[in-house]
Amino acid sequence: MKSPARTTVTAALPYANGPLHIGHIAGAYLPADIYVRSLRARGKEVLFICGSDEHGAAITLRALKEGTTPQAIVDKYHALMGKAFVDFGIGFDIYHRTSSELHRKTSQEFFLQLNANGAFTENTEEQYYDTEAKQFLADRYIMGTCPHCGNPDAYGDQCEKCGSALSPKDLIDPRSTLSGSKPVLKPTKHWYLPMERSQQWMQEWINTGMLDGAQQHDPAEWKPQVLGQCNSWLKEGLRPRAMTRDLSWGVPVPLPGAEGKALYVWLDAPIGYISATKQWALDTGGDWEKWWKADDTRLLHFIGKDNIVFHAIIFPILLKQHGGFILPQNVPANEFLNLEGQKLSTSRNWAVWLHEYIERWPDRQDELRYALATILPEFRDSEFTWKDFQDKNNNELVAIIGNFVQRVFVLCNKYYGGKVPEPAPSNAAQGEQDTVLWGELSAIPGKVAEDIDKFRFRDALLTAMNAARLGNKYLTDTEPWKLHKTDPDRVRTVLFNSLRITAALSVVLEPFLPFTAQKLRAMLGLGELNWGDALREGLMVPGAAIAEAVHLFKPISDEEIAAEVDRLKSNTPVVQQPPATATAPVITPGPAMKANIGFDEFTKLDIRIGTIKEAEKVPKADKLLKLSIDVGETAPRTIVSGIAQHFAPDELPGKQVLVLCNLEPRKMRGVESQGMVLMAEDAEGKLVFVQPGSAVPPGGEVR
Ligand code: B3M
Ligand code: ZN
Repeated sequence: MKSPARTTVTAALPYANGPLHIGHIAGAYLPADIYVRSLRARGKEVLFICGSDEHGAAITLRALKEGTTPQAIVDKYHALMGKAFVDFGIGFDIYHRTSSELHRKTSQEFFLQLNANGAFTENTEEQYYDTEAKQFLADRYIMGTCPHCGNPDAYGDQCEKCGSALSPKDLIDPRSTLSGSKPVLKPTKHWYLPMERSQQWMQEWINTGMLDGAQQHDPAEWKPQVLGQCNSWLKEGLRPRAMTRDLSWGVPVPLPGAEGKALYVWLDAPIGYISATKQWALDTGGDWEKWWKADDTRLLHFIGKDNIVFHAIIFPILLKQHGGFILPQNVPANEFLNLEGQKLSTSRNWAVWLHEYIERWPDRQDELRYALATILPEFRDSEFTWKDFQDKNNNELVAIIGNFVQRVFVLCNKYYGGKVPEPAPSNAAQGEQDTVLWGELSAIPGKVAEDIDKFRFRDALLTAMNAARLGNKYLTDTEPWKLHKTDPDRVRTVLFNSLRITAALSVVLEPFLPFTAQKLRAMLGLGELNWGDALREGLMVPGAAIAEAVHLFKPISDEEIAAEVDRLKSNTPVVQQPPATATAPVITPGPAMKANIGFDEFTKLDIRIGTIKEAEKVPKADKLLKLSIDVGETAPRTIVSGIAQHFAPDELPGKQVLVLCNLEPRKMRGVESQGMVLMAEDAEGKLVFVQPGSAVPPGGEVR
């Protein structure tokens, strides 16, 4: 294996069908960014590529739901996601998009080359067709029951419950996602990738790293769960997979006789990494080819676990069939992040959205990066809770880093007027104390880099934090504030050393906390630093000016955290969902929520507090009571209500109820009902009053 001259890092192209949440960040973008930052700091050549995935059913179905066009959807979310990445310091060299002209051209050329190389077979097969929507149904356009686990809402390409890869014909009782109708079978022609032809070399390449007689990667560096997923696919036997679809939204198949057909989104999306690199080259005058073709380039795909086979099996087959491209050396996929005991879910709004976070916690990007970096789902699913976010902030960022830096800057400003002190020669005991300190500190940058290289970002961060812990311990052990009068020489040395530790922190924490690292360097009066500068002698110059002490981090209160939890819970309709972990609270399911309505529609409802004056049975109707209710008008209204089996007439007068006053009057059993009484059901199904917390004059509006 050649030692790499450069590294191409890609992060999964997020679908431009919704905003980004913390699950996306913890899955692919934060680990990739930490990795890239650490390579850059070590002076390595690296290119960091990403962009929006703007094709596929994810987009068109969203457009349908929002009543707009796919183009409007991708424009909106491409901008929103691009901004969120910038806000959180995810430092791509380019954030491109697959709806671009350059991408269309690049993926069409790629397809034509595959076709010319005989990589496809053309097959006409019966596929499901929606006669109402007049569309063939593949992937997410078709749903049905999973044959493996019985999940009634499995998609045509995958069951999200059990993770099985599916094809539409596997589904039991298929239905169209577009119209809900039962689809019919109809013949259509497509270009298939006969993946079974690659079974042999793929098996060998994944498990030994050998390809065409050369060692391409070291499988021991691959995460066990990535190898595991690949091998379970390989064990099932690779099968032909259609690379085209009957769709109008997508990259058109560039062949005669293929009108109305588009490239399969999982063909065009990974080519998006290449077209993004081309765009970067055009923008910067760089050379795109060496990042994809030179055999001393190391290619890495950072993704979430649901994307593993596409990056570790299908895309490598495509790259190899095309020819001229290197294959990925690793696919460091992460598992999933859960939130407060449940799976993150866009549709149920169970998420912490980045664009909302930044509004509520401006300038607290590193706080979120930090909390997420400590719980990255590197080898198994993990969980974000607001309480943990608070703890990490208060007990680690504030108490460890913030406290150390604060003490150092306060003392340097107080004793030396904001200048770097000149260290003095030490006696034997002091020298020994400092030697121990440097011994421990000097191991840290190497250890952090080593863990990052192994994609063990949580461990790396723990080690980097040890530099701040050592700094605190050094101050506690030496107590410079007590020695200032008696041993000013020692104090100068201790604080000089402490400034050096602060500089080292700004280096080893930079991949995780880039905004804080920037602040630290500014406070120290330093410019850009490399990894090798962390503990470099001569970095801190005695007499040079440093800044005033500032609090790098602010404590987060219980109230602030409770507000976030309430917000999350109030946003989210309660629907049946199994708890994500055994310890998670059990959610009692209510009926499914109705579709959203606009505020205008809501304001049309006239709901008031009414006081029941009289109640009597309606003859020959065992469910109905005739009520006379005061809703603040000159005379009480008559309302007929189906509550007779729940309340005796004589228990009602004097009770306050919610009344929908502007419901069209209607006659029941010959009596005109002028509105409707609103009630709730208890756990046994008995009707109960919904009453104001304290008495309200009749006619009070409910808004
Ligand atoms: N857009 C899937 C996803 O967002 C897909 C990744 C493409 S990477 C080439 O999960
Ligand atoms: Zn299933």
